[in-house]
Amino acid sequence: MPFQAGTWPIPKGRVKLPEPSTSDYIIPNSVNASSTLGSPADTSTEIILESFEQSNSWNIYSGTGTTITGTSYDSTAFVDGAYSLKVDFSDTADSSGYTVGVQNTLDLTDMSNLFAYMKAYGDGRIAIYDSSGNLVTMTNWIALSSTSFTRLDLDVSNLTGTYTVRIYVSGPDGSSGSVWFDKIGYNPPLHRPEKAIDNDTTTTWSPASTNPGEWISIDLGVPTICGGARVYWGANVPNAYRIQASIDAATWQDVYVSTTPPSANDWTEYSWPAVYTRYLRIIFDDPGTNQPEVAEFHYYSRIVERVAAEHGHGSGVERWKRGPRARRGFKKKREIDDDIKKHKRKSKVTTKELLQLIEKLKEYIDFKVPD
Ligand SMILES: [Ca+2]
Repeated sequence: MPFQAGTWPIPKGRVKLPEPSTSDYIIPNSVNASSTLGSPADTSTEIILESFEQSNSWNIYSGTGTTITGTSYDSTAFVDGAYSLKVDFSDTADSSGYTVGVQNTLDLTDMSNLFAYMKAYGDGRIAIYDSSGNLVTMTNWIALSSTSFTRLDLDVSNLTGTYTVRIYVSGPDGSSGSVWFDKIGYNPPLHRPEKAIDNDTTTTWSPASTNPGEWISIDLGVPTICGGARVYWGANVPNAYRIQASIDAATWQDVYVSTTPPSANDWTEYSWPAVYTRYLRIIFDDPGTNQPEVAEFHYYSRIVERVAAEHGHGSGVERWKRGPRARRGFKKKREIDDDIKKHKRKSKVTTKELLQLIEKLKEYIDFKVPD
């Protein structure tokens, strides 16, 4: 009897998977989480102006981005602590029509966004150029305030590789002749869910909070017979957590419950009576003092077991326990086969005989599925 998608749960012991070896664990292709530490809304991971400033790349550009050499500017007038910079071009003969800003070459891989705070007259932009100098993407036109800092954001989550990043304001006011830059940076999504399936134990996912109920889930792609998982925990581990399975990512069933912390910075292997599932998730009942770190989250399944579950005999997989019950099951199956043979030889089969056969068959099917 094949497994049907959506049937749940699979009776305990119905499919017994062999003990997995390390190479049997599968890295899922898709992952999701309740929240992520260091998401773009969290500015705690910002880099600061200093990183740009170090390359000494404060410049005044023409409107087309060409650096104008010999133009007077002041790149040393830091204000507001260490994070702001005033670019003063009041002694520039004609400041109108110029673009003033900062540029740097950055590897945008693994960055979610770039942002800058600016205070100036004019239109501020963050622009990304490829190695040939072609514009790749930029923020929409934003009017800046000359009295308070305006934040500009640019999504760079789809860009991998090295690009020229230019943060600038165009058409500065000639009378004031200054632009203030503050907190130019990016939010590296260091703990995004994908970090739990990148096969790198040094990169981790963490939830945004230490509230109970935060979770990370993996998608096995298709409903799969799954009998275990292997998790590499980072430095922060939960006090209590569960591993759950689901066919539809809506209704979850516990497959493993733990009320003790796993080992930090190490693999922990989990096993349970195999279930038919598409999703697995770890949910924190007691996350502990700090956000737990899941460095890797892999699952255990083997295609042969899936085939066996779907196609039954001939797969070489033990589908139910050996012992007296199983022997009685085989005996019952032989009886049924004999009855069918017997009936085939007869020209007519009575309703009573047919019902008897169905009863035997039902009994056998019930028998096949141990508790
Ligand atoms: Ca990782």
